[in-house]
Amino acid sequence: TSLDPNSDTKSVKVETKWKFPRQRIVIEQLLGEGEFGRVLKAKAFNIAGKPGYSLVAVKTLKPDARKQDFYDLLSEYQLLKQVHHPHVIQLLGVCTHEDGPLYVIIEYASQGSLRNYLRKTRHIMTSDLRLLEDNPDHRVTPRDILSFARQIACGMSYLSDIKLVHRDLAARNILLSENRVCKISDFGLTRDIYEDNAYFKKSKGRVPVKWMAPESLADHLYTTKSDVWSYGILLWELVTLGATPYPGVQVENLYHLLKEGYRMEKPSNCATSLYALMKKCWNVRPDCRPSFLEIYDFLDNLLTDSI
Ligand code: ACK
Repeated sequence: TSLDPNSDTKSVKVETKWKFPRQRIVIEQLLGEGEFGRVLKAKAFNIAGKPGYSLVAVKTLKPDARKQDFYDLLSEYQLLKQVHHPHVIQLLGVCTHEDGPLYVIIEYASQGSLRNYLRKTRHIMTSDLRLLEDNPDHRVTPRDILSFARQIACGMSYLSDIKLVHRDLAARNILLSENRVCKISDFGLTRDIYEDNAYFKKSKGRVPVKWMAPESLADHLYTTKSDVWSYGILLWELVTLGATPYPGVQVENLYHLLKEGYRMEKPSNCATSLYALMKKCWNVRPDCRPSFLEIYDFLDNLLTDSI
């Protein structure tokens, strides 16, 4: 079924305060494309109380998107409008489907996804020292890694306080703004594939198996504690500068390995204390995993001690 904006949309209403006039948006370029969604770079005039033009990101659908994708994008709006935190991506406005394609306008993060950022620095740091000299900002030190981890724990602690379960916490879903501030994004049920191998195709959509807690894999159980498991995987991604978790492991085999107690080993450059934190996040018992506040405090102490 293809998307028909005139069909049953009665249950979805965009509040006036979030509506943004389409003629004040100028689309500049495509930032990324998934199976059904697109992220565009644009400038918006007088948006969210800011005079003049601001750079923004626009989430929209491809013309052949399904009706379900349309509802998913609207549900992302419904989640985003409730959140306001320095480490969570901010909703700025919506152009409704009444006069054109649905646009969900969010804050622009100039450095893109954390995963791509880390992978880029990896290249710069290992193979081309001249590039590094040209881009001194592109260096990622162990301290930067800890700082990213702490910022994400801070945002997740807020989301858990307001009882919002992310369900897809991973480096590809963290955005970096101009001064390398981490912004949690892509939460809720909305999920599109921008990375080909991260999501395992199942009858009910796509599942990011390598980030999922055993109880999510077995019983579709998603809680803040399953987010904590994913956060442990995200820590591993940070330390390895954006490697894909469980290298060499087929997703089909992962659940059984985890049930047998198998966990990823300590990356060679990883501090013992940080690896211990990952292992705590990967406790088979959800209630034995730390809270995001505990994680934040732990990282905050590490950062303060290492000044
Ligand atoms: O690493 P990237 O350039 O950063 O590639 C992905 C791509 O779109 C698909 O998700 C980029 N992207 C997503 N949201 C934003 C945003 N709010 N600001 C800037 N780039 C974004 C992301």
